[in-house]
Amino acid sequence: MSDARRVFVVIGIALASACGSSAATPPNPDGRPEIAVRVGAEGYDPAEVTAAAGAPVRLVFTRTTDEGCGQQLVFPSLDIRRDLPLNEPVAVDLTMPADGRVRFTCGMDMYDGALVAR
Ligand SMILES: [Cu+2]
Repeated sequence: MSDARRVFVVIGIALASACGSSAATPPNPDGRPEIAVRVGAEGYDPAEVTAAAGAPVRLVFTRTTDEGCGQQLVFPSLDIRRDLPLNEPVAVDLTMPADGRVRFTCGMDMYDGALVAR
């Protein structure tokens, strides 16, 4: 692929995610902090995010590859399960438990991610 063509592909992906953002992400009227998490072939980036204890927070997951197994997102302790379409941000609203740590993983419990109280 030539450099010029590569640039167009990158812009196309950026535009596609921007459009997906308005479609897949519900409004955020209470202004909860949003934390972006990329889902790649090796897992979550960042793999650990922090939020204030007891505070509402929104995690926005975007899966950017068909490699690996990030197609499903699971918060085992909260009984939350979401599909992650390629390059479409998916918002998960939750309240950070005061005692500290909410784990998230893929549909087969192989990836490791966590929301940690600070
Ligand atoms: Cu998996």
